[in-house]
Amino acid sequence: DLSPVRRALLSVSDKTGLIDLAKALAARGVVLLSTGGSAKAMRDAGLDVTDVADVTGFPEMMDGRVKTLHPKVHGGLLALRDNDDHVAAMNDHGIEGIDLLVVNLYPFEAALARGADYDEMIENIDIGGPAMIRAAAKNHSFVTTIVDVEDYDALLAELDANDGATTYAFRQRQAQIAYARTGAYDAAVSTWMAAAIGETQPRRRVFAGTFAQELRYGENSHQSAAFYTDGSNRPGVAAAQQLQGKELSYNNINDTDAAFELVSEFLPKEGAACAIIKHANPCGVAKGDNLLDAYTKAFDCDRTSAFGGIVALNQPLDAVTAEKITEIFTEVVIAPGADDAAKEIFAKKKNLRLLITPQLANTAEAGLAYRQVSGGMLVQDRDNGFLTLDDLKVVTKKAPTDEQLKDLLFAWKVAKHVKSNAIVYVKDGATVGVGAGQMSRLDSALIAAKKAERMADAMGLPQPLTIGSAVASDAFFPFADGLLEAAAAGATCVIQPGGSMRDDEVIAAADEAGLAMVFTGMRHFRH
Ligand code: 93A
Repeated sequence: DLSPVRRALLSVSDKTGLIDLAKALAARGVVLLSTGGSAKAMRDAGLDVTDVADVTGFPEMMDGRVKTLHPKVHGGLLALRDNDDHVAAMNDHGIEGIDLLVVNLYPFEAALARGADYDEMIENIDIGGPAMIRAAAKNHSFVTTIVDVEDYDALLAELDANDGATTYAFRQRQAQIAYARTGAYDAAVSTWMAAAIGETQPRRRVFAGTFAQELRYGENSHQSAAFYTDGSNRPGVAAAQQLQGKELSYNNINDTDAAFELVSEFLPKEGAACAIIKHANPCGVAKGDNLLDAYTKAFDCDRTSAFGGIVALNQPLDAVTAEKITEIFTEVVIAPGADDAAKEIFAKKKNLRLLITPQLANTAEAGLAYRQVSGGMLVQDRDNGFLTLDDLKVVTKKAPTDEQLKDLLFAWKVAKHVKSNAIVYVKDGATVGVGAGQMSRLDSALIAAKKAERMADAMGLPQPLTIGSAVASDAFFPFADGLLEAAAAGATCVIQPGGSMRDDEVIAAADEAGLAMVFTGMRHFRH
């Protein structure tokens, strides 16, 4: 079970922690082999290192493309130490065993992130590194493979606990990590290549993720779960820093993502905005003169549902807004910053999670969205569609006023983030009724209006705020009934894609009800 580490090969692009590790290995009597840059770094630190070139009898050649691809290396990694034939082959060919491999690969992902050109990307594809990793990991019965700088300490602790050896369990775990690394590496190469050659949906596709955190459970307590990042660094829940509060749950992460993506539709320089999310749907979204105003208006859309909600803000959290938010139970607040006074107020609410992001997400940015189905995966472009006033086509006798147009576009942005069928009533830059996820558009219109009536009762308003509102529908009205329901609720203008067989009927009904209606020509289904 224990495998002693006597001879190690270290070949790393990321030299972080290399010297400390090499010194610690040398102090434990481990012989060090290494490649060009890594060997130089260790030698400069006063360590005794053998060049791989001296082991193979070949110099590093072809700009380093061939340095470790040699039987003296791969034989040393792959030989079964308890197999007579393998041992005989080692003796015949002067191959010495390599017990520990420490490799991190050419920084392909970093080159991608900085937008390196094609040739540079090609040069950043590591061949010898993955070959050694895969060989060493295959031979985990005897060989230890380390691919992450963060595992150096664990390696040293393992050696200390086992008198300079590693356990089988440790080698097995590191081998699993090693294959995930080479898999993710090739996934990055293949995904980059697909984009480089304009292949939007390649015949073969690979997905890879890096463990970010373990979650207590999944959607329900009998489901285990974890959070993985995809390396894209998109601002949002994955890249956020949690300043305080309980650990995020699976549902928290899902809802926080929905909240942040929605609030990111509203640029900070165009004013404060707030989105409150429950079960991945917004129960209130508003713009305001300031954050407090935006939060209050969003909250007033549906105070009942906002309880236990997720709040996303498009500007740094301030003290007055923080104070207001803490008046009710809130699960998570995510914002691009928070001032000290706001942090102090939140500090009193131990459970409330505060997530700080470096910036808002770019909602116009291209990207992919995945959904798992039984036996496969659905892949589509992220819905990054957006409208400007020029895209709108007035189809009714009445044209919307400038004020109405503002609310229509606001409602449209919100509807994009509501599960279909989505109906969103908006007044003065705030949602006043959201109908989500119904199987009929008519029901979404009805439910949203009903909720507005209930809020009017609760707040002692003379009439529901849907009176005189703008309404958005994420897809066309297949019949006039949904539109008429919105009119009955008091909507005076409508935004919808159009394109139904019965557009004529729907337009006629709108004219008869005295509505102004615009078509977008674009749909925002979200299931
Ligand atoms: O160009 S390679 O694909 N050919 C090789 O034979 C090879 N062996 C190790 N790249 C190769 N490596 C990589 O070199 C390692 O994976 C590591 O990332 C890097 C370390 O080089 P240096 O020690 O010269 O900095």
